[in-house]
This record gives sequence, C-alpha cells and structure tokens, in this order.
Amino acid sequence: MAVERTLSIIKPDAVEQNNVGNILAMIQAAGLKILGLRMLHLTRRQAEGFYEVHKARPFFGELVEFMTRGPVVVSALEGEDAVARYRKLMGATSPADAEKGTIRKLYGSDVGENACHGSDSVENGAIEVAYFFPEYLLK
Ligand code: 3AN
Repeated sequence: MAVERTLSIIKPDAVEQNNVGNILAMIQAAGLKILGLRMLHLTRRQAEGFYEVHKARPFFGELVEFMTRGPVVVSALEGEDAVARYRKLMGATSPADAEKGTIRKLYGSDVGENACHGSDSVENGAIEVAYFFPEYLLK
C-alpha cells in the first residue's frame, strides 16, 4: 500500500457545534498524520471552485450556501491508504446510513450538513490538498 494524501474539511455545522477538537482527535487516533491545518471562512468563489464537479447537481446552490455559512477547518492528512481510511472514518454521505462510531454518525445531521468532507480518490486528494495548501505541491 502507498502513502497517500487526502484533504479533510470540518464543515461549518461541526465548527458551530464545537466538534473541531473531537473530529481532529478521531483523525489522530486513526493514525492519520496532520501535515497542515487551517481555519478559514470560505468565500463563495472558493466554495464554488472547490465543488466545481458538483456544479450541475440540484443541490449545488445549497451546498455553496452551507459551506460559506461560517468557518471551516481544512487539513491535509497523510498515511498509508489515507484516502480510503479517512472515507471509512467519515462514514456514508448521509449520517442516517453511516456506520456507528463514524464522524458523520456522531456529528452529522443530514446529507447536506454532514460534518466533514474527505477526498474521494488519490488524484483528487492531491488536487484538493494543493487547493488549500499550495506549499505542499513541491514536497
Ligand atoms: P461525499 O462528500 O461523501 O463524497 P458526494 O461527493 O456525493 O459525497 O457529495 C458532495 C457533497 O455534497 C457532500 N459532502 C454533501 O454534503 C453534499 N450533498 C450530497 N448530496 C446532497 C443532497 N442531496 N442535498 C444536499 N447536499 C448534498
């Protein structure tokens, strides 16, 4: 298995509910290394750019509205098989379908306000890490 990088976003709902520390603790307990960490309030342009692939989906406007509602915490994670391991730790997109003990089951509310984002492939992991941590492009 290869060492991979993946991007985590702790979404506005989880920040509002004071779950940043709980989620970062779960990431670290899972053995994923936090390479970079930033708290920021996404601009509309940043959110639309990040979710460009979902532009045609009916929930795009709602998604951008939600993601710009308040601050988020983005982190670049690294580890063996990090993309799949973080996806497993997050649980299914809809918290109702997420396994017990996952971030979305514990802290998500619904399919939109689901506490966290994680890259869905190694390729997107590299692209998304570079979107928020351009300094990691060269390393
Ligand atoms: P995941 O984040 O699990 O990869 P995707 O790629 O299907 O899920 O969706 C991207 C983001 O769009 C999700 N994180 C979720 O918050 C949002 N989303 C997906 N489906 C809906 C929906 N039906 N209504 C509102 N937001 C949605």
